Amino acid sequence: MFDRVLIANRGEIAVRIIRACREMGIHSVAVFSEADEASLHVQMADEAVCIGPAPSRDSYLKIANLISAAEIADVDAIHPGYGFLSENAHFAEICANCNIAFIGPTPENIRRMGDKAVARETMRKAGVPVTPGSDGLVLSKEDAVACAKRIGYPVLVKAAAGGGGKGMRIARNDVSLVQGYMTASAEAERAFGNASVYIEKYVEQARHIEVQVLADHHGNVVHLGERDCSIQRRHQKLLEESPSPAITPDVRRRIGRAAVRAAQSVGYRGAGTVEFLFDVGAREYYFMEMNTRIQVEHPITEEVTGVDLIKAQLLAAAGEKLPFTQKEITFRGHAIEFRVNAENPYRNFAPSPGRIDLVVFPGGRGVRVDSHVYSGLEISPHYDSMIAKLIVRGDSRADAIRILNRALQECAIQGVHTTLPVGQALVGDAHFRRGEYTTAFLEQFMESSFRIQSRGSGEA
Ligand code: MV4
Repeated sequence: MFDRVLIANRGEIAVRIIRACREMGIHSVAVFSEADEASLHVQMADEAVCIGPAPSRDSYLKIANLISAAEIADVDAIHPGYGFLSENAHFAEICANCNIAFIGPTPENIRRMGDKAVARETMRKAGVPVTPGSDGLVLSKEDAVACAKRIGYPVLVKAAAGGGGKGMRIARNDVSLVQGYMTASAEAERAFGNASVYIEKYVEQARHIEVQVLADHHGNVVHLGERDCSIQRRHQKLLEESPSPAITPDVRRRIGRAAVRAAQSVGYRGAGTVEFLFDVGAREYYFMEMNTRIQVEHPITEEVTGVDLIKAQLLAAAGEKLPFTQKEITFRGHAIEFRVNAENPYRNFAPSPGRIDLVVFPGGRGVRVDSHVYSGLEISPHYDSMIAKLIVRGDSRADAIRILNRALQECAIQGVHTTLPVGQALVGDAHFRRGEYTTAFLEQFMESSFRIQSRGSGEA
């Protein structure tokens, strides 16, 4: 096992990784920007190195600074967390060239999944269901129209270098398709320096269901069940739960096997997540993309399986065999994660940076809080607005909702606006309580129920 690990990240995920290192007897090295000197991850690590000024591109994204810090601290491995350089194949390669283990998949794994058109083609060949669509890239307007004629409208134009919803256009007829093809392509060129796009049949009523997988360096792959991440707004997730209330045991078995097949087909290593779109009407699932990193919402999988995913990542990266088989992975109860962001939900979720005057986190039965904040900490406008994850686990979904309701009530944050009021409204919503929601739900909920509920409450 590694003796010393550098955590190339900040915030709650840096804290989460430091905690795993401490439990495993690994010396942790934090890195921080000038804006993060007071952050909890700096205080919790065994050692900390400043890597530059506040803007991410000058610090957390600056490969030369991270590698210098790794050399100075003489680490054996780097954990990239999520975001920043976590899905950067070039960074993974540089780590390998410097004889530092990258705690994540191979550069080849990252590259193959980073190109969404290549990933789709790879999955189709591996027998993983994909939505009807183009065979590879769409190279012209005429090509796009011919493809739509074959699969039928509505269709979605997607950027090959995209993911997470960037560079997507819905088209319902030839005219809007030609327009969408041009704008998606131009947007992709500007955002990613790659104008390549492809086409998929657009699934209107869908849930976002993703499967956690884990692979060692010896060809063993397992899945750890699914997470339902449909409660999101503009591709920003707000609440996730496991298991999904939308699928039957039969679909659960099949989607789990499809995710394992997806990972096996590319010789995947480490922790990864296979994202599916679940067509609510047809009850069919389709591969969307694979995330080659640990995800924000990994704790709900940990809560229902009892598996420490960060520890598993470290063991896999060190070449250890998976300590369990698929049959030995069992699922217990129901877990929900709610993201507490420093944002103003009464002002369209505008970031609300500033000093946290007071924070009191919930506790008690079934409650876990993953966070890097404390009373008096200044939330910088330079980074992601997530300040805490409230994670609950109950014996059943109803039990988990009751615990979440209590935890949200106990949680007190003063000094910045937060998403907490949205959580409180959500746990009381009849559709949410019945588990009936698609990816369109939160947007509608904010415009109707949340707005009506908060009218006259004096909030602004
Ligand atoms: C889709 C889709 C409907 N049909 N693909 C959005 C982000 C990226 N991961 C894929 N996305 C979608 N792909 C087809 N063929 C709808 C979405 C989508 C979505 C997916 C998951 C969660 C939230 C979403 C919100 C809007 C659109």
